[in-house]
Amino acid sequence: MKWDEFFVTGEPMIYAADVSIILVSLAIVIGLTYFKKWGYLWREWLTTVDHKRIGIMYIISALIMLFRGGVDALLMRTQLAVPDNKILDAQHYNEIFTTHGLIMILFMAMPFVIGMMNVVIPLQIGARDVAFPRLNAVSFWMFFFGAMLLNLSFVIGGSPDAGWSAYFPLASLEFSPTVGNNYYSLALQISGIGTLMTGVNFIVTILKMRAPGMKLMRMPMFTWSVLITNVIILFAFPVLTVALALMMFDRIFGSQFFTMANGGMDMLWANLFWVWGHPEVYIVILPAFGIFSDVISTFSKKNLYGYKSMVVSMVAISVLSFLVWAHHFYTMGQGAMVNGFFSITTMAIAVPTGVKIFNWLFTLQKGKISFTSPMLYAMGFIPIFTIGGVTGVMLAMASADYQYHNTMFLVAHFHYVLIPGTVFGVLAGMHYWFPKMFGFRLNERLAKWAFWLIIIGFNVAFMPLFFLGLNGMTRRMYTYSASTGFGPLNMIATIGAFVLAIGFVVLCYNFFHSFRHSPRNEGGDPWDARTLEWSTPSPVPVYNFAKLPNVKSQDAFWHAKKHNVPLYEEGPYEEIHMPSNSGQPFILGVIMFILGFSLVFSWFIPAIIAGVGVIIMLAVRSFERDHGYHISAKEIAATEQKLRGDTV
Ligand code: HEM
Ligand SMILES: [Cu+2]
Repeated sequence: MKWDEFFVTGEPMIYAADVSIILVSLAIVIGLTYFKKWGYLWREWLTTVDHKRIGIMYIISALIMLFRGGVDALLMRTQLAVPDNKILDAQHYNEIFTTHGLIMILFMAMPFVIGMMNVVIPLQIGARDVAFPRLNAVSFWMFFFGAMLLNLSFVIGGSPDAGWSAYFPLASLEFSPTVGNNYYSLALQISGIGTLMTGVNFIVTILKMRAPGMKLMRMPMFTWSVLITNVIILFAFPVLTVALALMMFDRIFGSQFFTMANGGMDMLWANLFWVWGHPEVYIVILPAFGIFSDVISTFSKKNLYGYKSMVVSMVAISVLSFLVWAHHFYTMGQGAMVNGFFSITTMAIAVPTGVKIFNWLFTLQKGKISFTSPMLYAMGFIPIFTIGGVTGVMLAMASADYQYHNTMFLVAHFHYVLIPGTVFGVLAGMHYWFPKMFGFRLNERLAKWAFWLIIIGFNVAFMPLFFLGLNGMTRRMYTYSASTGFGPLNMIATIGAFVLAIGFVVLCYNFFHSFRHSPRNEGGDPWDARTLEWSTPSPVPVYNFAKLPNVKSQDAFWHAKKHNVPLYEEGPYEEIHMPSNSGQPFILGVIMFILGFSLVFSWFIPAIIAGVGVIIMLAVRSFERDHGYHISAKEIAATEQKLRGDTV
């Protein structure tokens, strides 16, 4: 490898990125040194094992990745705004839709959802942390360094360019000779291992660490959705792990699993990818369903309608999600019988999803609705997601799909599902739980401005794509000629995308505005909410619950408030055992990053050294004697006095 191939060159955009990366890094280093914050950063954040802080780091990373994926999106939309546009060439467009898709799904939606789980789940089930706090930190750093690795491809070596689904033979060494798809296989592998560990961690947490009295059927709906999601993770991610390992062998060691020659089979990749890939979309959507359920019930001041059917339909969705993967390639020739089967299973998913939609509507019915910002996202979600779902049923018909396949109709469909389903979900969750995380609310006026810009921008950006697709505009095409007549609708879509982007700018500005102006001391329960997390002070002390709550019904906190029964038993505090912070997860992340980066360039010596480093880290952890520390009863009493004395 020559140096001029190592750094990506030749594009003004790349140089601009180089310069901005250097400037931002310098600014961070200088800022941290000037304000003497290195120690604080290391002690309080980089080594933390506290689920709340890990959750916040996930959410911040997700917001940064939303920015990166969003810039990609705006570039694509700018390119497509007018016919025969030459801002991006074909290769560049390929790279951008690939990184956009990858980053949005794996490094924005996933960490956002996992961040919400981290912040909320232990609080919602009345636990002091997740089951394995140290492992949780490992998960985070694996995700983080995986994301960094993928982003590095932009300036070093070149981005992947075979779509987020990396179909073979397109993604093979023969047709994609840059290191871009090596980055794909390694970055996803590293962050995927982190996700798998999250799956184990949260299943154990929810099954084993619930407060006394919280039976399964008393769990809040968000907790249910997270439990089911993590079961999906546990079954889906190993498939991705295997697929990516084989891909790495093919590209780096010359094996022939997915090639067209020597007995390889390109369709094997498509199957493995979607056996993971379809459940993946439910992994990012089910937790949002949970968030909407909690939000809608809180802001309608009603119990969630159809609690049991909500749970049953999520279980049904999770099972069905593993039985539909071939709907992604009806046109690749697996025959009418197979297509028929997958067509039916796919349509069947509409049934439990429909049940949920009606349950939300019935919860709203005759409710005392307050239109807060989380509630607005929930209300926006219902109709838009329904459009996404209905067009999904259209795509599910195998014979009709020969017309829709790989057109902008599909692009419109999955954005109509993913943006309300996932993005609105996490935004609702972020506005809702923001006071729990930081002790103050986001400004409602700005939040509503952002909401309206986002929802209007979204529809203007994506509605035209349905029609463009039906008229025959294919996806993943970098340009089109004026004679197609696609120009005007594309221009409208681009304008919509920019309105949407302005909405996100307002949303982010709101953080700064609220940090400076929002009232503090609003108490632990600013929304008059229903579930346990709201019974703690905001922000929540490290140990979460000074005493574990006694759960006697669904929506235990609401029950306690309405019937004036105590949630916590009388009596003195007892000391609390806490896990100590550790730098090991971070260091392991760095080593995995070096391992991945070396393999991308087939530098085997550094790769082997890093591999040994990983084993050493595992050994160090195994032989370590760390018993954590204790917070004394006196200290707890003082903290509670301070937090509750003047707030509650
Ligand atoms: C924020 C506004 C967004 C805009 C304007 C936007 C726009 C686009 C465009 C123009 C394409 C490429 C169409 C083509 O030529 O094939 C695309 C592809 C894609 N987008 Fe988005 N998008 C946005 C947000 C998102 C989000 C939030 C997600 C996921 C959570 C997402 C996931 C994807 C995926 C998976 C692809 C397919 C990539 C591929 O073909 O490999 N997008 N988007
Ligand atoms: Cu699918």
